[in-house]
Amino acid sequence: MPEDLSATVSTAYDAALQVIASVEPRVAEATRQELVDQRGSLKLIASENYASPAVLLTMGSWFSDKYAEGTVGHRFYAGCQNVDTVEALAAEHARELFGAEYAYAQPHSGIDANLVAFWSILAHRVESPSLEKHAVKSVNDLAEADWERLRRELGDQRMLGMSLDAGGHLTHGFRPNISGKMFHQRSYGTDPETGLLDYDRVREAAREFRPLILVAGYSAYPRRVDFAKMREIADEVGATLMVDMAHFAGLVAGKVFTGDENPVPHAHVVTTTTHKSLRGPRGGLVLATQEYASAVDRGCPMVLGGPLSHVMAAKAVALAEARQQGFRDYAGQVAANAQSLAEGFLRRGATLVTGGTDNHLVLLDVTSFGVTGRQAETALLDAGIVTNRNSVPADPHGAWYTSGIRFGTPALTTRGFGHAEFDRVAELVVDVLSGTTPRTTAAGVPSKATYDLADGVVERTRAASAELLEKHPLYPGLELA
Ligand code: DSN
Repeated sequence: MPEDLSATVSTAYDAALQVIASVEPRVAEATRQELVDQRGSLKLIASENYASPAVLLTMGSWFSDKYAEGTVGHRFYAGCQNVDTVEALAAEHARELFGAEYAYAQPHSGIDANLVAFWSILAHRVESPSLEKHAVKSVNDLAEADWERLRRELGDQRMLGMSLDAGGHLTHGFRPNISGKMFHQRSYGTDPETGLLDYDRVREAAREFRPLILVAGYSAYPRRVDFAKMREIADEVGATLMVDMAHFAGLVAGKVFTGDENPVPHAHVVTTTTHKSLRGPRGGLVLATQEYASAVDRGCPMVLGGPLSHVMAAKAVALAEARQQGFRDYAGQVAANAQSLAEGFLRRGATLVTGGTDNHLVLLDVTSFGVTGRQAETALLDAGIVTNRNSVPADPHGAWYTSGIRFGTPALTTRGFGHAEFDRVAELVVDVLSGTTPRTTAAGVPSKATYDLADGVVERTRAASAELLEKHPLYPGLELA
C-alpha cells in the first residue's frame, strides 16, 4: 500500500466497520478479528495471498447490486454501461498482461472458469462439425432429433488430466467432481522414482486414450511444466490443450515462467483463479485463442449466471497492478523464496516430493516424522503455522489423512519475507513436527488424527513467528480504531 494512502485506508475501514456494526456487530467483530488473526499467523497455504487494499476496497461497492448477464455491449439487462467499462478493462488488462488473444473475466471461481472452458471446448469441437453437417449456424437452430444426437456425442467425450495424488486438481476429471462425470476420464501421474512429470508416459496415455481435452496444470506439483511438449502431445492426438494455471498465474504474469513454461502461447484455452499467486480478488478468468473466443464468450448463460460486477472491477484493478514492475519483482521473489524454503527443509533432513521446487510451492512428505498429514497440519496450526495437508503420489494414507503438507510462498512474500525468513520458517516447521507424536488408539495402533506435542514447542514457535511477523506487518499503516 502506498504510504501516503495508509491513513486514508484506515479511515475507510474504520468507517466501513462502524456502518456494518450498526446492523450486525458480530459481523463487524469477525471482520476485525480476521485481520488480527491473519496478521498474527504464518500463512503458508499455497493458494492464498493478501490482495491490496485497492483490490479489497473495489469489491465493497454498489456494483454488487447490478445484474449484467450477457457480454460487454450485449446484456440482457438495461443500465450496464458501467459494468461494461469494468469488464472490458479487466479483459483488456488480462490480454495485455498475458499476451492472450482473448480474455473472459466473468467466472466466479476457478471451478466456474474450468466449467466454462470444458463447455466451450465441447461446443467448439462437437458442435462445429455437427452444425456443418446439419447446415445450421447455431445450436438454437438444431432440430430436436439432432439435439439428441449431439447429446450422445457429448456423452462420449474424453478428458486426460493429471491425477489428484500426483498434484492435479479435482476439476481435472476427479470422479466425485462434475468433470469426472461429464467426461470419460483418465489421468496421468508422475514418475514413481522422481515424482516428476514423465512426458513420454503422458504421450503414451494420450495415444491410447485419444482425449478430446488434454488438461495440464496442477495445484500441488512443485515443478514447472513444459507446455510446448504438452501441446505437441495434444496436437498428435487431435486434442485441445487446456491449461489450468490457477496456482502459478502470478509467476506467468510476473514473467518468471517464460518460453515453454508459459502456457498462454501453447494452450488453446487457459483458465485461472485471480486470488492465488496473482494476488487479486477471489474469482476466475479464462484466456483463449481467437478460435475458441466465441464459444468461451457464451460462458453466460451456458454455465454462469449474473457476473459479479464488483469482483470484475477488482480483477481490473489487480490485473493493472500485476502489469507493474513491482509485481514482476514480487513474482521473482515468490519463486526464490520457495527455493529457500525447500533448501531449509532439505538441510534439516526433511523429505520433499520431487526433491525440491522450482515454482511457488513445496510438498513436504511428513512420513519421516512418523505422523500423517492431518496430524502435521493440526500440530502446525496449534503453533500458529497455517498450512494444508495434501496427498503425496500413491499416498498410503489416502486423501483424508494424507502423508504430505503443502507450503506456498505467495502470501508471506507479499508481507516482505525473504531468504532468511523462509529458512527460519523451515526451522520452525521441522521443530514442531519433530515434537509431534501420534497417540496410540484403544486398539493399540498409532492414531492417524490425534497426537501429543512436546513441552514448550508451541510457545517457542509462536514467539519466533511473532518476531518474524512483527518485522513484516500485514497492511502496514492500516490501523483500526
Ligand atoms: N483450493 C485450491 C487449492 O488450495 O489449491 C484449489 O481449488
